[in-house]
Formats: sequence, C-alpha cells, structure tokens
Amino acid sequence: MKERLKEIKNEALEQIQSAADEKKLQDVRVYFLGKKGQITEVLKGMGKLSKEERPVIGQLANEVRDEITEALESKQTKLEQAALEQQLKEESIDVTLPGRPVQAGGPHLLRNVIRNIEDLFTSMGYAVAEGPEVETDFYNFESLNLPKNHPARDMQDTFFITEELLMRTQTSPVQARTLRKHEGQGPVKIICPGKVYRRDTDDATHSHQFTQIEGLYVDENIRMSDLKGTLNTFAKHMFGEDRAIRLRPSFFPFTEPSVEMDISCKICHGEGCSVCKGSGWIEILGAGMVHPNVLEMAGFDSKKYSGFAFGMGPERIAMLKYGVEDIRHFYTNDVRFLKQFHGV
Ligand code: 2U9
Repeated sequence: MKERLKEIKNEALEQIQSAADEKKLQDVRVYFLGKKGQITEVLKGMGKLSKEERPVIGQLANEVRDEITEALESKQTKLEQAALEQQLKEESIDVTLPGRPVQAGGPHLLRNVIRNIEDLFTSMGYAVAEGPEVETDFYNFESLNLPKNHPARDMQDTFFITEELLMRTQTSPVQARTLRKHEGQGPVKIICPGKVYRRDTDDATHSHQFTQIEGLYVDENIRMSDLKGTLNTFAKHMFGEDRAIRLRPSFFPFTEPSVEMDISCKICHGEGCSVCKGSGWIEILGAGMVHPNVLEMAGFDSKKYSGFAFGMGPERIAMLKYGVEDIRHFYTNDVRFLKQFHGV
C-alpha cells in the first residue's frame, strides 16, 4: 500500500504539472481526491492491515493528500494568473479615448413656450397661479357666466366624472378661484398656465387635451387701453418688434366687451399672402374686459373694480413661431421632432 500511495503521489504531481487549464485541473482533483478517487480506493484496503501498520499507512495517506492539495492550489493560482495576463494582452484599453457623450434630454417645446410667456408676464408683475385639472361645474362654467343650459357650453363639451365634476375645459376656473380668495380686494394680477380638456376629434389643429395660458388683471381703473398695451407688449416679445396687432370685436360669456387679437403676417406685413390666407393678419388669442357678473360672483364690487382677461393656446403660439404644421406632433413624442427644439 505504501508503494501504491507513492505511485499515486507521483502520478498526481505529474498530471497537475501538465494540466493546461482549470477544467483539466478539476478532473485531476476528482480522480485522485474525490469520493471515489484513488486515495479512497487505497484506504478501503486498510481493514486488511495489522494494528501496527494501520496508523503508518493512515499518516502516509494524509501526507500524500496534503501534498496533492497543495500542488493543486498552487497550480490553480498559476493558471488564474496566466488567464488574467492573457486577457490583459488581448483587451488593450486606450485610456486617452474621449468619453462617450451622454444623451441629454431637455424641456418639451411647449414647456419652453409656456416658460417664455411666464417670464414676460412675471417681469410685468404678474404671479403664476395653478389649479386642479378635475374641476367643479361651478368654477369651470357657472362662476364664469356660463349657467347650466347656456348654449356656449356646447363649444366646450368635455369629460364628465360626475354631474358636478369634470376635466376643466379652460384654465379660467383658476382665475375664478384666485379672485374668490382675494375676498373682494384688488389688485389681482395673475397668469394661469395648464392642461385643459375638451371632447374633440383629434386632427391637425384639434386635440382632446391641450394647454392654455390665461391672464387676469383686476384693480380699480383698469381699462381696455391697459389690455391693448399689455397684448401689444406680448406680441412684440413673442413674435418680434416689427409685428403690429389688431383687435376685432368678438364674444365670450366671461368678458364684455370681448375681442380677438391678430398679429400682422410676418411674410407680407399686412399686405396679404398665402401664409395669412390673403388677409394680412393671423389670429393669436382672445381677450376682453371681465364681465361684471363674473366679478360680482367672485365677491368683487363691479362698480369699484374692473379688469381685463386674455387667453391663448401655447400650441398655436408654438405652431406659428416655429412653423409646426400639426398639433399632434406635440403629443406623439417623436424624438426627431422634439430634438429640433432643444434650448429654444
Ligand atoms: C375670469 C375672467 C375672464 C379668459 C379669456 C379668452 C378670452 C380666450 C381662448 C383662446 C384660445 C382659449 O386656448 S383657447 O381656446 N381664450 O379667448 N379667455 S378671455 O377670461 C377670463 C377668465 C377668467 C375669472
């Protein structure tokens, strides 16, 4: 048995020496040290030995096992090192290469347009006010001089949640809420941006959800000339100093008198061309002097206070300013469209 153990040791050391990879080394480990390996085979014959021989052979078997284990471990380390060196040789890294650029996102075009409008009006002393998108029938319609069954409600059909709760059709309820909070004390000078909803079939110029930005200035002695000056400043800020404005009479239930504002066409400057469809003017927004009923309903004395209001769709402003031909581009999130307006 002594001889066999010595043979095992020599064979094992030789095979470990010549093992070319970790898989081979593992096979050698199993063959010699495994449960059914060569050393176990030898130890099975221990029963036939004399009392004196048994510990001698047992000790020798342990020594052989330890030597083989040590040789396996040292070979394992060598193989790992060799593999690492090989990998380093094959994968050369050029640390001087410039880093890959990070894809930076940016605000949506509509956000930029809204921020631009907010910046202008806050510079004129307006505060930005926001309110809920799920509104009550009272704030969305009744407080704005649109009682139940008023025919003008048809133009603003929307998504009702209950009889009295709906997705707001305009941001005007935010102004109505703010007025009420002021408890009949002016001035109130706010702009209200936000999402609004209407029951509409989507096409190039309509969307069931779009954005609005509305303004309201209520104080003593606010006149139509204040409105005209403010809108003129806005038009020139947004579209250029060379643009003229024109006010046309119109109708809104919440303002009296009401107007619609056009800006002169940037192509023909009022002469008439294909862009402005021959009129020389392009419609931008609606406005008017706040209806006395609306002031009274919000708790303001309409004999003491007056005010103007205006409303516009940032989509329309963006379409005219940047030549966007379809409102659906704002909402379908094609990055090729969105990327063109990073940083505007
Ligand atoms: C209060 C009093 C008055 C808000 C106004 C308009 C005129 C208007 C439209 C333009 C295009 C909405 O996005 S659009 O469809 N808006 O023409 N909005 S005056 O008047 C108010 C609002 C609140 C308390």
